[in-house]
Amino acid sequence: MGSDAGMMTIYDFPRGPYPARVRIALAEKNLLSRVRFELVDLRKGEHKQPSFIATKNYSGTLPVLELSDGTLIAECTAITEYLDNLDGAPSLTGRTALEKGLIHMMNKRAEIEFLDAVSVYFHHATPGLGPEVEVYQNVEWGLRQRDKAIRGMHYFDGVLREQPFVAGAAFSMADIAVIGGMIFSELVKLPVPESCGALRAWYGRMQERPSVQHWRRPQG
Ligand code: GTS
Repeated sequence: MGSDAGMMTIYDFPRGPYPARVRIALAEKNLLSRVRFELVDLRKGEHKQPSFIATKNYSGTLPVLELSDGTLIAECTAITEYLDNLDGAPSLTGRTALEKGLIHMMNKRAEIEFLDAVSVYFHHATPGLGPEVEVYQNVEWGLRQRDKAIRGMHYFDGVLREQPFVAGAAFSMADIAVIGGMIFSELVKLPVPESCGALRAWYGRMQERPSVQHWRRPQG
């Protein structure tokens, strides 16, 4: 199982915040020439079709990485972990035990406290992907998650007042997860509070990274 040679396929939706995480990781690792992208149209609910769920990702989410031997890896964190270790020189997921522990903690926290919360808000308390796809909505739950996401922004603002990057002194996949949260917040027009100066300044610095600039460019 699992080859590290050959062309890889990423099933994604180009402008999606979670797919953005993997696209940024690919650019950081200089791996964009090793992948081809296959569009799965979220607005048409293609990710919820039984065939996609049966053959690509049980969870019915994007992105999914398919290796040249057909091995499938879903979940942004797992995909990033795989990509980061392909060259034997991990730069996004930590090298030492301490780095790995801190990066994974902050990455998970970025998901739970911010990115996933914005996503639930989008799917439950806004029109989301439209009535055909959003078959169950719970507005109260969505609004609670919106408030949780705003608390998450304040939390990460506090973190970034103390250190230059989300997991410490160096850029990591935890920064990419918070970038995902910021991208999703922009999409759903959930502004970062004015008082979150450190988070805003950090995001400004993130825009200067070639990987983020590459993602910002129009793409297919
Ligand atoms: N835990 C998953 C991961 O980290 O990969 C979450 C992935 C996820 O929610 N992806 C979004 C999705 O499939 C893609 S996007 O909204 O960012 O474009 N959403 C569709 C849905 O119905 O949940």
